Amino acid sequence: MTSPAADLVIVANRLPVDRVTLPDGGQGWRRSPGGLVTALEPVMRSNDGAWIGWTGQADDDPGAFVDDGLSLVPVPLSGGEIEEFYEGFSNATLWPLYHDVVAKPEFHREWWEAYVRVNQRFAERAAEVAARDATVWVHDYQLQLVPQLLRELRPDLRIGFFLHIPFPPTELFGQMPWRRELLEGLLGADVVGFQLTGAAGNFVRLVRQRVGHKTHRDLVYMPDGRTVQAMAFPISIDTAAFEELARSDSVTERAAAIRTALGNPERILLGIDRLDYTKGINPRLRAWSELVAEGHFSVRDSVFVQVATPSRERVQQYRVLRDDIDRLVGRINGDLGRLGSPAIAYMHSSFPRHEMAALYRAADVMVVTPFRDGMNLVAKEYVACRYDNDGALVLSEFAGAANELRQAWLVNPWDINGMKEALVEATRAEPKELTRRMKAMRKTVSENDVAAWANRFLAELESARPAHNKKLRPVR
Ligand code: GDG
Repeated sequence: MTSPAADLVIVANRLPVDRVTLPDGGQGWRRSPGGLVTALEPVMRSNDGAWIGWTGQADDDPGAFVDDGLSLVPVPLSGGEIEEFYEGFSNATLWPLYHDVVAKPEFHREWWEAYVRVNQRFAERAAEVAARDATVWVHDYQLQLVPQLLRELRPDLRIGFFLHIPFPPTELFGQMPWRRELLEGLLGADVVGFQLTGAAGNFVRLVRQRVGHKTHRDLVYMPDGRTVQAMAFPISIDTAAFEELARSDSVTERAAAIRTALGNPERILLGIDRLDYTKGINPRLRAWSELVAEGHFSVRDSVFVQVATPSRERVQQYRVLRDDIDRLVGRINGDLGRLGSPAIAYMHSSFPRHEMAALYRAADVMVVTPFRDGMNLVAKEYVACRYDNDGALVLSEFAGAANELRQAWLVNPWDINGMKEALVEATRAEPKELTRRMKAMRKTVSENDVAAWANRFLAELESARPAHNKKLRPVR
């Protein structure tokens, strides 16, 4: 296997491609639509970049390959590792613990052992692929041990880490049996990035309390003389691309067709989420159903469209959630729906980006009510698509996005009455009020897009190790 010598290495759980079967029956790759790869593509191309990650299938080890000019380096996972490292420690231990223990985290020693083993494998691949003095950017909660493991193998590297999900307060993180190991894993990086300053603060406080290193503001002083910087880098979307898609004739036509298919209601409310217990789908639908039952809205002229994208279907808590939502939607529609006019139009499926944009265009009110969310890109995508400065956003104050999208109707998802009030206000707001709010939010989302986010992180990483001699080349 020939591995590239890359000056910039991205390490993430998943590669930015999915395996597909080609029309001739052969196997190929399709680029996954995520904003991360779009943001990083230009800087990867200017710096002989490589991306290290899992292909998404068990025991899949095709070796390093180039897809559309990007160097991709697969890390294989066995079926057992998918269960223990991915579904287990990542998604049934870390995910609930880091989201305020909204569900109960499970702690199993075998899962932890698999997590260490897989993180070691990712670190080894990164060590093989990175050129001398290269920059390595590690992503997310599945790979928190990689910075330290990689530094042990390659002290010459400049290493950054970004956590896409929240970082919990000290009281909750304290439950983790391997809390010190995780903190030490992250401290292998030169810059540890979070969505919010509060999360960076939680991290620094925990390092002081649990590891005992000296800290000052956002800096940690390591015994080996290094400093580690913990900072917030709120992630964003490819705003211009979303707006362009939203303005296209085909999306405009599709948005009109969606409205017609729903019976031309006066109001469409919309929720789009991965089917996840952190997203607060249940209280949002309850708030809506109470408003309909109390006569604030009629199913003849209003509908709530809820798209729940299938997610982590092999994890027990996600199966339970799916049954809960199925039952709730069935009961609400059974009680309140009329022939041809359900109270909730519910879809458990995923859609192409084009259809997402058409849904955002069709929706008068976008409802985003997570109990806890690192950022929430759906809220930003809705804003990017509302180029007429209309439409209302109802947003949980527990989504990272609420820090920036201050002009949304901010709600507490635990407070059903508060959510009901906000839904009524947002739905009945005067056009002038909608424009004032949407204009301000659109300014925020167009000034801080995902390219600005990536550039800020990489610039911070470069200046964090001034003694280091190799600089990333700017985008051509
Ligand atoms: C994690 C953090 C943080 C959803 N359904 C479909 C689809 N999507 C796309 C959305 C959006 C993305 O998936 C979801 O992003 P979110 O930010 O809302 O949530 P998570 O998946 O939980 O992401 C989160 C994020 O990482 C980035 O750092 O913001 O807090 O939890 O882009 O559009 N896309 C398509 N079809 C679907 O059916 N094409």
